[in-house]
Formats: sequence, structure tokens, C-alpha cells
Amino acid sequence: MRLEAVELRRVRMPLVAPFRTSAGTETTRDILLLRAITDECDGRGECCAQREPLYMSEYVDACEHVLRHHLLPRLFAAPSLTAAAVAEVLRPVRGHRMAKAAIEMAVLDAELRAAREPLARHLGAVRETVDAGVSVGLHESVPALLDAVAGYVAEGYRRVKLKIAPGWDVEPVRAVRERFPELLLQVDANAAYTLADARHLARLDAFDLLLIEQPLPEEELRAHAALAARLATPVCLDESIVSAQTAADAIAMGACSVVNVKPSRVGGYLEARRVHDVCLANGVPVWCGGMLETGLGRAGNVALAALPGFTLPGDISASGRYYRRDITEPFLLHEGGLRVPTGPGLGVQLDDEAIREVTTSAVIVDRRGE
Ligand code: SMG
Ligand code: MG
Repeated sequence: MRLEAVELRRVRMPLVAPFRTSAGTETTRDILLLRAITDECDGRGECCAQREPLYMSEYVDACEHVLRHHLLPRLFAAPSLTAAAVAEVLRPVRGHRMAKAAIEMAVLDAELRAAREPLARHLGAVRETVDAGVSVGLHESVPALLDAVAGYVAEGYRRVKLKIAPGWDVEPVRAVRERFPELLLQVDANAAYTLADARHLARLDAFDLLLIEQPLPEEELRAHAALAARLATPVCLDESIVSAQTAADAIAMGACSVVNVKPSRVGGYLEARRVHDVCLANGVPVWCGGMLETGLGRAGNVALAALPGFTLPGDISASGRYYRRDITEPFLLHEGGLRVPTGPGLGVQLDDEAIREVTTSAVIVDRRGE
């Protein structure tokens, strides 16, 4: 396959409700969508970076810049390209995994559409539906949080994740646990604590949580291992795991016993599958993280979450939890699960009119750099 050109389209989509974490608040997503134009089929990709570099160091303007000036020229120069080769061609460029993930996703979609193969089958999926979980942001008050959680439970979500931060941890978690004694419940700190908080975080052990996600800064693997030894609640890593290699190292150090797999964070779906494989080989359960994706990224994440090692429900919710109008056919909750797309590639159709309505800019870049 030859990559002829890539359309870089920015869309602005309001969330149905603001999403607040220890890393900031999102009310409107500013998303970079990619269309890989090849000599065979077109393929689509979604870049998950946020407007500001608050979750990790990448952000959407930087992703667009690095794609235009450093990543796409290398891919245009390749005489023939496969999705599996994208990471290798882009290896000289350090980091920028979210940008790399977006273009690999688009090339992979094009390749699979040409071969008429669904992404789920290509990755090795073993399920037709995946359990849906929901990630609940920091709230103004405990009653407001309880209302939000009750709403999601009533919709049928199989697992709830609560965002925590210093000053918003033991009390809200206790309140949710008391109201929902049987609920599958976990927490995510987005790196907001230090090892000095170990004794405080151990108070969460009383609430029968599935896991505590990324309590400490991303570089602090040894501190995570020390914390894990002091908690009964399993420690799960998100931001720290940027590759199959870092997953293997973190597991070997005892820094985590569960892994959140996010394709965008590790450079794409193919590396995400390798993270899954490493974890499965080590008996470490994984689940699929989310970045408030549109239906496009959601389609890919649902396919990934159908792999055998994904034994915990992911941060994969129905379209309506994020957007009033998605840019693909909406993902709907069916008895607490989402259906894995069966069409070729990502298996979803883009709604051109919906996209037009939210587009803020679009440019086609080809090998001449235009
Ligand atoms: O996609 O449902 C979703 C959001 C899941 O909480 C979520 N993601 O740290 O895991 C995480 C956060 C990162 C995104 S914050 C914008
Ligand atoms: Mg997280």
C-alpha cells in the first residue's frame, strides 16, 4: 500500500457534562481526526490528545505539528507501507505516541478495509460484546456524585470508576460504597498523590475496590512498588505504561498488578496488543482505558477490549455518556455491554453531516507537504 495523502481535520465537540479530574476539566473536546488516503482504501484515525498537556505531555496542536512536519513525511517517503511497519518507520522520532497512534490507526483501518477484515478479528478478539464501565469525574459535593453514579447504575453500567484527588477521596468513596454495596468500583488519581500519602491511601482498603489507578507520578515506578506493598487494594498503572517494555518492567518491579491499556498512550493498537500479550503472559489482568473518544476511537477500543486478557470492564461507555451527537452511528448500551463492530477495519461509518457541523479546520497534506 502507498500512502498518498492525509487529511487532518479538527473538530470541536461539547461533552454532555464537564469532566473534571485531578489533571483539569474538559468541557469541549478539540479533536484531530485523520483520513489516510492510500492507493487502495481510505482509513480513519482519531488523535486522543487533549487541548492542553495536562494528562500527559502531548497535546492536540503538538500532535498536528509533529504529524505534518515529522511523521507524515517519513511515511510518504516509504515506497510501500503496511500498518505493522508504521511504528518502525517512525521510530527515529522519539516519543509522540498519541500522534503516532493516530496515523497508525488510520493506516490500519485502510489496510483492513482493503482486506475486508474487521479490526477485532485482526487483533485476536474472542468476544462479541464487551462490558461497559463508566468513569465519573470529581464532583462539587457527595450528593451530586451519588446522583451521577445512581444514574449510570440505572443505565446498566457494569463498573464505576471514581476520580479521586487529595481532599476528594475517602469520603466520596465511602458514600458510594455505602449506597452501592455490590457495585464493581475502582478509583483513579491521575498521579495526584505522593508516597508520603501511603497511610492515607490505605484507608481506601476498607471499600473493596477493584483497584487504585495511577496514584503517583508517571516516572515513579519504584514508589508505586513501595506503595503497592502497603496497600491491600491492587495498584493499576495508566500514565506510567507507555509500551509493552514499560509494562514488563513495571510488572517485574511489583509496581502494579493490573494494567490500563490505552492504545493512544502506547503508540497504537498494535503496541496495545503487545501490552496485552505481556500482561496475559504474566497473569496480570488488563482493561481498556478511554480518552473520551468519538465513535471512531470507541470502535477501536471496543475491538481491543474483546481480547482474552481484558478480564475487567473498561472505560468504554456508550456514545451518549460523552456526546449528544456522535460522529459515527452511536454506541448503545445493551444489558451493560457494547457490541464489537463486525465490519471491515474499524467497522463504523462516519456521519459526514455531523462531522461538517463540528469541523473547525481541515487540510490535506501530501508528499509535497501541502
Ligand atoms: O473515555 O470514559 C472515558 C474517560 C476515561 O477517566 C478516563 N480517562 O486517566 O483514565 C484516565 C482518564 C484520562 C482522560 S482525562 C481527559
Ligand atoms: Mg487513568
